[in-house]
Amino acid sequence: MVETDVLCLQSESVQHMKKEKILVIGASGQIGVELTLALRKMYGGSQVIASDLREENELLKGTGPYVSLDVMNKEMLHVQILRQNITQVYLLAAMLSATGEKNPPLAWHLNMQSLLNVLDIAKEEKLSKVYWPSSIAVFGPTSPKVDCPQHTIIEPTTVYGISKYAGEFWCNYFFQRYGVDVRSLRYPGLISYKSAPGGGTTDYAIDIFLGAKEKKQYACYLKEDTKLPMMYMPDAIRATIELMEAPAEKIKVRTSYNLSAMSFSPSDITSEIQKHIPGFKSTYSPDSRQSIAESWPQSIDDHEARAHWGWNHQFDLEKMTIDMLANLNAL
Ligand code: NAD
Ligand code: AKB
Repeated sequence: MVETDVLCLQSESVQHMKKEKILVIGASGQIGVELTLALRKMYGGSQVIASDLREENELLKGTGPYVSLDVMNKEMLHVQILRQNITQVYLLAAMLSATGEKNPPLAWHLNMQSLLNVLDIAKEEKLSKVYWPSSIAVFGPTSPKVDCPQHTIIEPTTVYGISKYAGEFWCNYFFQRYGVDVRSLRYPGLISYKSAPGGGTTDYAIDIFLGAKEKKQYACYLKEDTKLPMMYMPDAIRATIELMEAPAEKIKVRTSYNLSAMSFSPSDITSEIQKHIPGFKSTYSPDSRQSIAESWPQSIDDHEARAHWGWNHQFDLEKMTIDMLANLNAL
């Protein structure tokens, strides 16, 4: 291909990106803040509408439009989508595993109805794409513990996991039956420093850094040897955008893709932090989150994501720990 063809293609793709108008629902949450900022960098601030039930996150202020929105109010959601000429929706509103167990009916209602509202409107208004995250929480005690495959026994034991698994099949159904281009990733536990986590079982992997920095100690609610799949937020944001930017024919899993980067236990991450903060100590007193963690796999096989649309993680435990500590120290 000659250079002018490449330039033409690049400019066509920039034009195409400019035409997209994106609504991020749950934009003030742990993933929402960073995803909204990343999308605004790509598409331009005014093309990405941030929305949430709670107030606009400080980091989003001045970077683009914000609307207060309850995704459970389908009529208002529909009005916003039409009023703002939305072409793509990223749905991040949900109740996570630990919080979900405190109020199962509410978790089920929010996690399912929000998705059905978005899929229905996407079908009716012929939106170009929808993104909805699933989780490693779809797996249960009968799934393989190590290198858990994409297609395997899936018998979740939390209301959160059940809602994610059901949601995956609704995504597949809307794609197969109505052609809605909805894409999804089964995120592992996500580690980040910009916005606080929202009530998951894997949140300890963020809190431990704050404990190390502030008090040189951390009381962990999981047992020291409980290994879980984890990922650093920059990898998760990149995976999300790469999945959404991939040509439709490369997306061969229309439920949700396994996605993996690293796996560690509380004692592994404690040792890694001790390399930078000598004298840091963790203590362990497991609570109800222990049984949730034990029901999930320790590691994930994500070769289909790697083969189909080129997924490749950049952060392992060592690199993530260095970056987390540097950024927390700079705050
Ligand atoms: P979060 O709890 O930090 O953010 C969710 C946001 O949704 C919050 O800001 C909340 O105010 C908003 N919200 C709740 N109810 C709403 C409603 N009715 N209308 C509009 N907004 C509403 O969650 P997160 O960690 O950012 O997770 C986002 C998505 O990613 C969820 O679907 C979650 O299941 C999934 N996920 C997260 C992780 C993780 O480790 N963070 C891992 C796997 C999957
Ligand atoms: C949680 O712990 O609930 C989330 C997840 C893995 O889905 N972080």
